[in-house]
Amino acid sequence: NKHNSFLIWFTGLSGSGKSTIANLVERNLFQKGIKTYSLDGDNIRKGINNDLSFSPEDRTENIRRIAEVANLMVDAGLVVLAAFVSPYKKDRENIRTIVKDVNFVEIYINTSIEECERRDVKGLYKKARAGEIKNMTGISAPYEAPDNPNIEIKTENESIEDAVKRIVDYITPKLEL
Ligand code: GGZ
Repeated sequence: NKHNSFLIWFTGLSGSGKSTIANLVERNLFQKGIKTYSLDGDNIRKGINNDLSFSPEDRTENIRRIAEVANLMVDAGLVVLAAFVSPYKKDRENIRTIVKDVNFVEIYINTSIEECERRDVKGLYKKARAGEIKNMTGISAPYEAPDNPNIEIKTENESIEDAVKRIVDYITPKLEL
């Protein structure tokens, strides 16, 4: 039972490596001639969702709108890659009701808060510790890890190359090429 389009959803802490891995997966699929589109904080939170904060309610609305937009793209025949913290289990479950279950792949980028804070690529954790950022996921806001993701990547134990290959090998056989 193959499909042309999918929503590949990456969840994990800020700095866990979601975007890095999603971008490499996208490049790989592109090289296979697959039509893709990536959604992330840069094109969503600066655009359609620029009215939303990081409060629990606004995060829920953020994920809901992204799922609706992604659903349109999946209808249009694309493989959509979405990289969002998406910290609430119920919000991620709701994605499955918006986008048909068979078209949805959930990938948990499991990097410990200690490692994310050590990397602190954007300096957000430092700011959160200093109290300059409120509601920082992992510090002052919750992250509810998935119980049953389709794929789990532990970036502290697995190379990026292996992770990307594992994801591409999971998706390609499901695609009608
Ligand atoms: C978490 C925050 C916050 C707070 C700003 N908590 O590493 P980044 O920078 O690029 O990814 C994070 C991004 C999270 O936005 P999402 O739309 O993915 O979040 S959610 O799914 O929870 O709605 C981080 C930055 O925005 N950022 N403040 N307080 N991440």
